[in-house]
Amino acid sequence: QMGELLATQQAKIETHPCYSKQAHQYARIHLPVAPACNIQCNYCNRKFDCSNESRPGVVSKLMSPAEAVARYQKVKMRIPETRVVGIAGPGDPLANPKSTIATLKAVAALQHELHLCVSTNGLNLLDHVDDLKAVGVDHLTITINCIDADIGSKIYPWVYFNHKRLRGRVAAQTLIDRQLAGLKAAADLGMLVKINTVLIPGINDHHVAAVAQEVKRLGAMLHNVMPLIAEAEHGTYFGLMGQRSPTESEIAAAREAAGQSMEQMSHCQQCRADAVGKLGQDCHADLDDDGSS
Ligand code: CLF
Ligand code: SF4
Repeated sequence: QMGELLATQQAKIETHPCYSKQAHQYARIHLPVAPACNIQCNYCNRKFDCSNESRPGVVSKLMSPAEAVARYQKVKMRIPETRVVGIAGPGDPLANPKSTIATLKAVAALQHELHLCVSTNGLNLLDHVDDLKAVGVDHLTITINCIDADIGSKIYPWVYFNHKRLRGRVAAQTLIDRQLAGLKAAADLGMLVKINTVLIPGINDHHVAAVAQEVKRLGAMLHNVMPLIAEAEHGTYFGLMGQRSPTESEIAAAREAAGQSMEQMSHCQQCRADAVGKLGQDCHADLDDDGSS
């Protein structure tokens, strides 16, 4: 029983290009069905995609669930290696639970050999983790940048929770508590939970090892320390305040520190919310015959 379970988990890792570098022959598609967000990150500019996964400055075309499924089917014909359908923005998938779940359900109903994948800031995860599991999501990413509210208050100016806009330490603590509880619930349901941490020099760079330790304890299986992209022209608060991106050696040091407790991902492409194809070989342009995006 146990051996079978592990073999199934292993197969799910080995056929997902983000979870395994060796799975690079498989492709993923992101369906941009989630416009709203329920928190504000200082590295995000709302005119663009969620920067928890994507590089800032990218604008993805928003789709309805029906358009998104049609997009998937078209892409699957052109790129049969497509093995993962992910929802990663342009806002937070779980701040838009109706479109996210409807899209996942419709894709699942096609009964293709596929992984369903969701990337979230985690604020609403606890409320939706059972629905995600029921529809067949086994790959889940939560962006956790810190587990300390003093650090969090420098990253998140506000969090919208229970019909209230929270600020300061309370906002950060609420987000952190919900992220960690959501992580534990997802891991307990058997999901393969990956954690993204945006590395922000001077703010959370000394803290990634503590994050890694805590998420390991709660059941996460992979950690992706992603560099902050801080160029001022993206109009993010951090960019305007002169916050810089980490250097290559700072990224390596952070991954080394976090790597003491968590397996590290180092091949992330910081994909856009409507990414298509194999990692590092995106191919939107030739897919959009209609010339719309
Ligand atoms: Fe997409 Fe994210 Fe799923 Fe991958 S991307 S929702 S886990 S299918 Fe992958 Fe892209 Fe990095 Fe994300 S390379 S940004 S880690
Ligand atoms: Fe932006 Fe994503 Fe943060 Fe929401 S969770 S503010 S969309 S980076």
